[in-house]
Amino acid sequence: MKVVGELFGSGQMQLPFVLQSAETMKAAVAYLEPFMEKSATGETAKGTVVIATVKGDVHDIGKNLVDIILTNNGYRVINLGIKQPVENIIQAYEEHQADCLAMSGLLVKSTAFMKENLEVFNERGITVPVILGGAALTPKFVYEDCQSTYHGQVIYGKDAFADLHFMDRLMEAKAAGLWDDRQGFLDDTRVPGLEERDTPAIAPEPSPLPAPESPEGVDTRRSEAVAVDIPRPTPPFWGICHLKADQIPLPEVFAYLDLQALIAGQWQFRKPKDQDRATYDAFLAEKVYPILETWKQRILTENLLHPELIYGYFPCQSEGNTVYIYDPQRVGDKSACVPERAIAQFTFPRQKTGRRLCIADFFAPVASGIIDVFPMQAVTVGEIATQVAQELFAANQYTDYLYFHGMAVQTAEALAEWCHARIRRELGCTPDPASIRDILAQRYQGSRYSFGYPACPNMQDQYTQLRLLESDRMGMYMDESEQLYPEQSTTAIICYHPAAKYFSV
Ligand code: B12
Repeated sequence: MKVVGELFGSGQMQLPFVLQSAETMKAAVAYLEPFMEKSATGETAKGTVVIATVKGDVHDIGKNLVDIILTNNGYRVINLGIKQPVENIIQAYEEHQADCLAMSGLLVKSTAFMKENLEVFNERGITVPVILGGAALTPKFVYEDCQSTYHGQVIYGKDAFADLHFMDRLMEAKAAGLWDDRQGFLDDTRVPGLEERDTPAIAPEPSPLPAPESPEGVDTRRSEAVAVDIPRPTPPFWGICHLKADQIPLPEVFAYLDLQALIAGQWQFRKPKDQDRATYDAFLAEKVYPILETWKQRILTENLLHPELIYGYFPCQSEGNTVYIYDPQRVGDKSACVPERAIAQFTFPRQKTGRRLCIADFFAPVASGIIDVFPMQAVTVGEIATQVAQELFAANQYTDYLYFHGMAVQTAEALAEWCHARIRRELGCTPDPASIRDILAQRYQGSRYSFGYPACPNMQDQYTQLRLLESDRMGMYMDESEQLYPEQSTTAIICYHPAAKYFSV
């Protein structure tokens, strides 16, 4: 596993093969363990790590990969699971006398919880090293903001091996008396594979949560870049439409899979730096596409994903940065289609400079007298996605766990793309380009925006969205920490306006 780790670190081995080795390792150790010598304390582990995904965050694949790598390199890992309050982490730390704590989180707000947790660790006198990992973090945030908070040492967990490199070095240094919780390594050796503390931030800073603005300071003037005078479509119906699994042909949905995101992002079959494109493509054709086909078949024949969705068309008008949603049952009734009688409203941020884009501008203004259409959608591949993934992880089938989790996640995305394509057709948008690559690059009319992304960052609006779509019909809801249930679900608002493309605010 050490050699495997080095090969992975240098980009010569892909993650799924690392997991295959880990599976073999696990099986071999299980067989050999009864014959292995135990230490005086009866412990065979090299050290103990408590790992958790922080409060309000459900993402666990990154954390579980860390668990797999550490466990199979001889460490005892106490994996607490997702949405863990700080008290649970502290309790596990005390109970298991952990050498190190590790926290994971993908949401922007998770970064704030991590910092809060560090403060609580200080209050409780905990000083063991804490590794922080997850997409919303940057080395700069960890080594500046978090380090200035915590009395012990923090480490940026770039990938699943960052933990291992650190732990190996930590346990060695501890044994040699060369570690101090407050000062770190006393011999000043650099830890291979870890982000160095002087590394400049490689990823953008976590996008700050929307700052509340004073009403008088808000710019509500329409953008000149978004035409008002465009044809406004009439939807085939007003209100919602609920499609169940038997109305959603999965092979059609699979056609919308973003293979780059699946293969390089989720499965992490990445092109090694020194490999040429042709060799990598040959590798994909020979090794990876057959895996993809196998999984598509397994999902279909074993019924491993349950796609379901609700989409709908709501009458609307915009004013300033707000879109007013009217009652879809009363579209012909002029007295019902006025801002004062709106059944819901969404207010979006506006870019401060440049084109000053704001989602509200894509819809007909109140002053135009036109009743426009505001399409929305909520899609899921079902709670079964989480169940199957958990079963595979618990059964130590690591490679299948990675493959299935990736398929589930990206099928949820593909379903969103499939539903959006249906809405474009129903609204009579310009025909889609033929290639899926062009579709995924948004070379179609309009755009799909999800709450939590820069153009519409307010996650609270998703409560309103789910209420309008009556998402409880398919058992979808947002929990107390603003996470969608089932986990592999995604929502969107659809703008048909030709000027609508992704933008950040
Ligand atoms: C795939 C994905 C989805 C999937 C699956 C989500 C899931 N349940 O896993 C789907 C399509 C369902 C989805 C939905 C949504 N998503 Co999403 N999603 C992503 C995406 C693109 C990739 C996440 C991923 O799987 N990465 C692969 C894994 C392996 O990587 P990882 O977890 O980061 O772990 C690695 C490292 O970070 C590290 N690591 C991680 N933890 C630790 C810990 C330690 C100790 C160490 C050492 C290392 C380490 O090692 C790992 C292996 O290398 C991210 C963007 C991103 N780049 O991360 C957005 C992202 C997480 N999503 C986002 C959003 C907004 C949403 C939605 C709210 C959108 C919506 N309105 O519908 C929903 C919410 C879903 C829900 N259930 O609540 C935002 C969250 C931002 C925010 N506002 O906080 C992100 C960050 C995108 C963005 N805005 O840039 N999403």
